[in-house]
Amino acid sequence: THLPEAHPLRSGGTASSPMIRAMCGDRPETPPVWFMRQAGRSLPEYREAREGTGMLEACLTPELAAEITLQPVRRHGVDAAIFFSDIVVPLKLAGLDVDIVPGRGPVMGTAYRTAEQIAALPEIPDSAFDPIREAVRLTVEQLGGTPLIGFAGAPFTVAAYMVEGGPSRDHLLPRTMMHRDPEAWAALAEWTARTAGRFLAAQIEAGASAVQLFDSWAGSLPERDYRRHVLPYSAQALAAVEHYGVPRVHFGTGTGELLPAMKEAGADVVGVDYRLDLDEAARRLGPDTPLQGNIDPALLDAGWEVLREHAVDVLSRGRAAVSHVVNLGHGVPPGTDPTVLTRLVDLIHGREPDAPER
Ligand code: 1CP
Repeated sequence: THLPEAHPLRSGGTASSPMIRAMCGDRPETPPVWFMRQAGRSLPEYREAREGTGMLEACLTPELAAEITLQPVRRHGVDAAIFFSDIVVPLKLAGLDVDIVPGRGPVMGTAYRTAEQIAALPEIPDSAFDPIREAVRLTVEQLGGTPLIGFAGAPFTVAAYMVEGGPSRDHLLPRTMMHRDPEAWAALAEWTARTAGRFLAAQIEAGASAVQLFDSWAGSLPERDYRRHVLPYSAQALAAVEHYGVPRVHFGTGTGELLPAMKEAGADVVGVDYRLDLDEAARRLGPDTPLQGNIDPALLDAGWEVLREHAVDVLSRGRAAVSHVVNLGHGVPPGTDPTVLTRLVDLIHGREPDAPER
């Protein structure tokens, strides 16, 4: 292995945690669960910790990022922490003009639309990743045998923000660019792939026991464009960390038609959004692929009985795959009652009185 000797996966006991075992194709007695966006606005302790600090500033303040990462683990007893950061943090480290605007998301001072702009994108100096490494070190020190999941935005999703200049619904501009100016697109996708690979490597070397590549907006692409203009770059980002041997999760939304291609990109675990049942995902991917997902976030606020029945159904459909990492089918909505998330973890762990029999 290329992991440092003191890495939690080698000497810290995370290798035998239910989360890592499930990501590696095993079925531990208790199904492991974590929630995308488990850190964040659903937690009053998060809102308090963030008071007066901008989002990107919080991401680059190691003590604060570590504290926010740990909050949902303490509160909910989830089986993994997800590193508190954002997919645009590497753009900030590259010195680009980017901000995260409350209620809106990442906004760029300049949109990247020409070959000249893309050719001038800078290399990120290695030392720029130091606050990330420090935050990860502080986090894993306190997590003990609970694994930390690191992450990066996939080339298409990050490039979509760079080309649009901010959040968009249909991602038309990057989808047009890959056809109108395929060379400029390839250069941009290559830059974001290299950046994602380095962001993942920094988190792994500092102590992350698994990583997730978020291609949240890949579902806006037809499969032919995905395979030709996106997959090679996502594969590049995933290949950049293959030698560490940590499980790599690949997730996107609206990706029912893309799941086999997303696996081919080099994923060890495929994340499924809430639109596609897990047994159908297992059929499309073959039963040997570990799956992650896919409780519908909309049902978190639909009443406990409705949510419980849905969660039990998700667990049962997840049995079609070799192993199952329980998660939502996308992020926790900001208005979610956190006590519902805790109760859901208890249900999945078999601590609820009406937990399903295993
Ligand atoms: O002020 C705030 O609290 C801002 C809200 C917020 C938070 C808490 C943003 C802005 N990002 C984050 C943290 C974050 N982002 C995490 C770590 C926390 C956790 O998961 O517990 C992660 C993994 C992300 C990743 C991320 N950022 C994605 C991929 C995941 C997904 O939800 O699909 C995406 C698309 C982003 C961009 C982004 N950052 C923030 C927002 C509101 C958005 C989405 C904007 C849009 O709709 O385009």
